[in-house]
Amino acid sequence: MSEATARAFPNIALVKYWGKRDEELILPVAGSLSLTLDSFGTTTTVSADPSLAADEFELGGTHQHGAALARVRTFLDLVRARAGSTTYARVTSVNEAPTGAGLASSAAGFAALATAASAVYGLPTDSPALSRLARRGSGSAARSIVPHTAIWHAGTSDATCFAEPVDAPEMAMVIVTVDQSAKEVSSREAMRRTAATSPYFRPWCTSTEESLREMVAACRAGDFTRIGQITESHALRMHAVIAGCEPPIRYLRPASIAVFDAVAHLRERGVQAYATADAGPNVAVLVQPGQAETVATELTGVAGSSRVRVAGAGPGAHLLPRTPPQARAGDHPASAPHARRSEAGA
Ligand code: 2P0
Repeated sequence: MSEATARAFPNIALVKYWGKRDEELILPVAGSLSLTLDSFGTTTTVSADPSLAADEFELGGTHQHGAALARVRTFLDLVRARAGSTTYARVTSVNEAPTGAGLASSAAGFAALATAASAVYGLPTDSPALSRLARRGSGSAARSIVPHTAIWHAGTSDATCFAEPVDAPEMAMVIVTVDQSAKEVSSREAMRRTAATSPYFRPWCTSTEESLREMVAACRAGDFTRIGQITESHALRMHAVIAGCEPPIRYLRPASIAVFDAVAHLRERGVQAYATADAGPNVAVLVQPGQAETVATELTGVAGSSRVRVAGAGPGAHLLPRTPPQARAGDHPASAPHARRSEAGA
C-alpha cells in the first residue's frame, strides 16, 4: 500500500507518565493509565513516494520545518529501517484539538502516524506493535492506540513496553481551558529536569507504581470514587515533583487552582468529580458520563475559564477506508465535541 490514512484521539492520564529511564527508546520510569477521548482527533495521511528526496510534513495546511519536521523524519527513519525501505513519504495531518486547549496533540499525532505508516511500509499492525512504535514518537502516544481505558506497562525492554486495554467503568472528561498560551517548558525538557534535579523524583517513581496498582484494582472493581480520588492525588503529586525542580517549573496557575477548588466544592455537594492537569494550566475533570453536562455547566466561567468542553471515552487509533474527504467528515458522528462558551470568555 503506498498511501494510508489513520485517525487517533488524545488521551488524558489518570495515573501520569513523568520521566524516562531510556530517552532513546522512550521507556518510562513507571507505568501509567489513561482515558482515550472521543473528540479532538488527528487525521493523518502517509503517502510513500519514490520521487521524493526527503520526507515532507504538512500540519493543518502548513508545511512544517525545523523541530516538528525533524521529529516526523526521525520517526519515519525508524519505520523505514524496520521495513527495509528507502522510500520517503509525504505526511499530511489535520489536528482538531483547539490550539492551546491543553490536549496532548502529540499523543494523537504519533498514534495516527504510527498506524498509517505501519500500513504503508508493511510493518505489523496489531495493537501492541502499534503501541510500541507510537511510543517512539511520543511516550503518551502508546496509550492513544488503545480505546477507552489504557494501561501503559513500563516493561523492562522495548518488547514489554506497550499499552493495552484495561476493564473500567464508563467515564467522561470535562475539559476546562483557563489559559491558551503555549507552555514555557516542554514536557520532554521538564521531565529531564525533574529527573536530574527534583529531590522528590525517586519517591515519585516508586509511588507511581503503587498508584497504578491501586488504580487498576479500582478500575476492575468499577469503583469510580476510588478512581477519581487516585486521579486527583496523582495529578497533584506530579505537579509537586515538577515544582521541586531547579530552576523550578510551575504549570498550574491561580485559575487552575480555582478550578480544582470548584471541583472540591462540587464533591462537597455530592457530585462525583475529580480534577487533573497535565503539563500546562488547563484542567480536565473526570466525571461519570451522566453528570458531564451538569459539571460542565457548574464549571463554566470559573476563574475566567474561556471554554468548557465535554469529551467521552473514544476509540483507539484506526485506519480510515479510502474514501473522499467529504465522506470522512461523518466519522464518529455521535461523538462530535461539545463546546460551550462561558459568559466570561465570550
Ligand atoms: C501523561 N504527560 O501521562 C503526562 C502527564 C504530560 C503530563 O505524557 O517526551 O508528550 O514525547 O515522551 O508523551 C506528555 O509527555 O512526552 C505526557 P515524550 P509526552 O499524559
